[in-house]
Amino acid sequence: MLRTRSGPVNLGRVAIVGILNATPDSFSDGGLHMDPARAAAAAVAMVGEGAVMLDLGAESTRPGATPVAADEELRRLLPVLRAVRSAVRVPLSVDTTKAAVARAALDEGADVVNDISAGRLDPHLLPLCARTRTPVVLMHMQGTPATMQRDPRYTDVVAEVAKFLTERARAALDAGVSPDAIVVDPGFGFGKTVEHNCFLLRRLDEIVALGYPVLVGMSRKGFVGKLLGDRPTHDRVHGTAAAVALAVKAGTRLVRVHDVAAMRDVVAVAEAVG
Ligand code: HH2
Repeated sequence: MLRTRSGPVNLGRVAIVGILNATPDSFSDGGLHMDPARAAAAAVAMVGEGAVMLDLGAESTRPGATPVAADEELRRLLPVLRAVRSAVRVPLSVDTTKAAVARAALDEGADVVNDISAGRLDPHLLPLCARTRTPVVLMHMQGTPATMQRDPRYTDVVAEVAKFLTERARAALDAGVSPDAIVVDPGFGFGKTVEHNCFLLRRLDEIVALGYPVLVGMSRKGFVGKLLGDRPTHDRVHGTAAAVALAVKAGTRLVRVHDVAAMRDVVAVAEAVG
């Protein structure tokens, strides 16, 4: 169970987390949800399709993306967050690396912080989560979005990601975050080749064995497209489905996805069989 201000997320079942990006440049839904009314409508639709949490981001982290300043991130995020908050009751996570953005989002009704830097980019972020009893997603990334896909290298990607997540969970605990408010994420596509992503998915049980609920974000990502012979973003749904089914089999507790209705069915079947 992940306790949030908007109610618990039951992790006894695999939780579907719908993606809503208030960005002009996200790799898959860029530009679609910057308008608050459209974002709210998309949020209502995703909840109707089975999302039990929504993840709102206002800074693209696709490979090569340029970082945005906190005031620009807030300018994009807050109107969308307010509209979504008044449209749906499910917990909302905010996808940010900045404590100032997280703080403003929490004030406007966000419930969870999703930090792709796992608290490394802003030293105030984990203490903020601790102080406000906010659950936090800690994600692995090698490098930064601007540079991460240039030449990612590991000796043993799974062991290195596991070690990193253990260290960042320790940093969160040291900052005062409660152990049951920590979620870990191996960071598919963040400083990883296709092969690295495949190793991580094949041995995801080793990340699950760390003892924290695992969230995976593989939806329509580049490695899925490459495995399908350079398929464009909108045509990666079935490839994503295969990856999600394997992640569910390995024991992942949350899946962050664009195609909520399709992945709800994939999760239902994978869970029932598993
Ligand atoms: N992936 C993206 C963004 N945030 N957060 C977590 N915890 N895990 C992920 O795998 C993850 C994430 C990238 O995907 P998306 O939001 O669809 O695109 P963009 O970064 O271009 O906005």
